[in-house]
Amino acid sequence: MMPHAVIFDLDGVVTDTAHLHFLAWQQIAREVDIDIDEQINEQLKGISRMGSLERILRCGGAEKRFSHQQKQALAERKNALYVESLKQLNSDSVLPGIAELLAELHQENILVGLASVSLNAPRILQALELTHQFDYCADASLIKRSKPDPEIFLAACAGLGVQPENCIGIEDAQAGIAAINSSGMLSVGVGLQLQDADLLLPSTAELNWPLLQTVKRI
Ligand code: B16
Ligand code: MG
Repeated sequence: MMPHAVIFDLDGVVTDTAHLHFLAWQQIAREVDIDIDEQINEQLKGISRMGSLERILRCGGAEKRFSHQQKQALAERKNALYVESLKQLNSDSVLPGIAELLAELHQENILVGLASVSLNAPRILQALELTHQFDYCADASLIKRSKPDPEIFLAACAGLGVQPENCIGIEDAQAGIAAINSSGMLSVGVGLQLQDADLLLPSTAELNWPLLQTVKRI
């Protein structure tokens, strides 16, 4: 199958903001006496802001300790810390191989989409100087269910005007691979610990258009 579109996850595929999310969550967690490590952070990839907070509180046995309003305030403070840390991003923060792949896709007239559940995605693409490279970015604020639900990938396909069966999705999170697979798209996983991807690569540096054209459903 000649893919009509390639749809990218943002955090962990286009740039590495996972660590910045972690540092912001760690500070908030510490303030409410919860210790989180990088292993917990793995489980937060592709999960919405509020969903991430709920998981962190559950980890610390504190899911009942806060009212909805207090949780809202914690999530807002985490976001303020995270947004502040995004100031360090620039065009050098794009992960290896991504700029080259985007150029190849444009050369071949393949549509390019973004499926990130981050409400900060537009700001991040702008900092990376990549906004113009995406034909359509799904609007995370309209998404009701975060990954592993396929909603964000289906929204990206609809926005690009392509059928999921003719698209490839690229993800670094297990929840993201599950979302791509249940959308009907072909899945490419970045990170050898992932399961169920149609193609698994050690890093973004190995991504290229000739290789993507060989992806088949497992
Ligand atoms: P925000 P992705 C996701 O981005 C992150 O992986 C996840 O850790 C984060 O909680 C989520 O965005 C929401 O982000 O707080 O900025 O709205 O992987 O879907 O690109
Ligand atoms: Mg990701």
